[in-house]
Amino acid sequence: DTTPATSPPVDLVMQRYSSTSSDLDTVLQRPAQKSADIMKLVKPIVESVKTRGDAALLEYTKMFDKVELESCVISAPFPEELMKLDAKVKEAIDLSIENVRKFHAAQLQSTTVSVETAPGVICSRFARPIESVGLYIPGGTAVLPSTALMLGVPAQVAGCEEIVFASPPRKDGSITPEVVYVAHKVGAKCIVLAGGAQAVAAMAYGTESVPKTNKIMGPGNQFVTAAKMYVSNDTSAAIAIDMPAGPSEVLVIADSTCNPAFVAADLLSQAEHGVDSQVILIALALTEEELLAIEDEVKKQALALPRVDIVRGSIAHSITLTVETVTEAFELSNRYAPEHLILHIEKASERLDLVKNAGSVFVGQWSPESCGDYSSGTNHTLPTYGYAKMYSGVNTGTYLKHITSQELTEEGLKNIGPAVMSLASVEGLDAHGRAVGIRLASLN
Ligand code: HSO
Ligand code: ZN
Repeated sequence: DTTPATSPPVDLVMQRYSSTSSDLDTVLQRPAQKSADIMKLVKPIVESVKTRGDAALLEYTKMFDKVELESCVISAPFPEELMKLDAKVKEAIDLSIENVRKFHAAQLQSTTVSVETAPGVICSRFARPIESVGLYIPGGTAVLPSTALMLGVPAQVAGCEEIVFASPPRKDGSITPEVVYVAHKVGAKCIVLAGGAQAVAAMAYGTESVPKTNKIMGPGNQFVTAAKMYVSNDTSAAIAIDMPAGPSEVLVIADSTCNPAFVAADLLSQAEHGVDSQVILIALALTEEELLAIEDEVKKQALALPRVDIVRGSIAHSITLTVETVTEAFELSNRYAPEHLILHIEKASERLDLVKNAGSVFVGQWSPESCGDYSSGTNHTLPTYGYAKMYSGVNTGTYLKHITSQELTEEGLKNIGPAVMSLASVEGLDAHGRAVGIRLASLN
């Protein structure tokens, strides 16, 4: 049977629980975020960028990123020397951009609808790009040019007129050349050399040198998330955000047909993101021997990773849930609503119907999450923290608004006019009724 939940954590071994465990709700809970405390720190930062613009932005960059900059923005066309890349890396970025572009361009096809709801009443919907978007590319323990392309390519595909990047500068005041190259490829107007709440504030309100944008997308730490929430609540900013973000997560469902080494590799690719990463393995009708094979692989592969200390941190609060049936496995997965769901199970593609809540699904043993993180075409900016229950990941629609329109003929007005007049009278809004009545009278 499974180890009781109270046993002390063993190095690089995920705690085991059974699906019948009484504290399953607690086990599946994400760690609480101290949002109120963080908001207290973020508010003065946002407010001072709002009121003092560039000067405040430069001060915070000096304070938090330890860089004294003369200007907080680099503008397109970006100088060649800022995007000197290894040829292989450039090729990899180009291939990834192409695939992400193909998948996101295909999403434009279903944006227009036109329906004759009653004879002579035509209702349509069409999409228009959000004019100016602010894309946040996190710095931190890993440089993430992939996030730049996941946010930038759909913006370009959607047709956004102004694409603004923001990313914290490195110690020498520069931006990773890969990020500059992506900014160039997607036609970004400028890169704001700032991170954290101050970067979000700059793109929300605009400063002397940072354009005010209409929507801010992209992942970030708790300060970035809190700042996005703060500005989206400030009507004077008039800004939208993509979604709230928490630490990255994966849930893997594995049955006895799985390759334990592949399963372990997938778990670790998530675990290495940060000590706060969430990693869950659902062991579906595995024997003790089969589960041990996965655990051994996790340990063995982890010890060979340069980021083993980060992995150690995340594995310490990661869990294995043992279940007996496919139904149970998906019930638990849907309850958790993972950002990434990987299916290492028999006939994986036939099980997609059972997925109710997940950011993105990786189907079968040849589909590692890493492919979606970088190069296959799907977006890696996905809902975390259980938000997969009600949010989609970043997609082309994230950069569009849908506008509706209608055109009625005389016949159309005759068909629905009486209903409009009746409802207007119920609501006591006579002018509404008259706008129809005056026309119908003119027709007689
Ligand atoms: N797995 C991360 C994305 C990422 N992985 C970027 C590598 N680079 C969140 O979906
Ligand atoms: Zn990743």
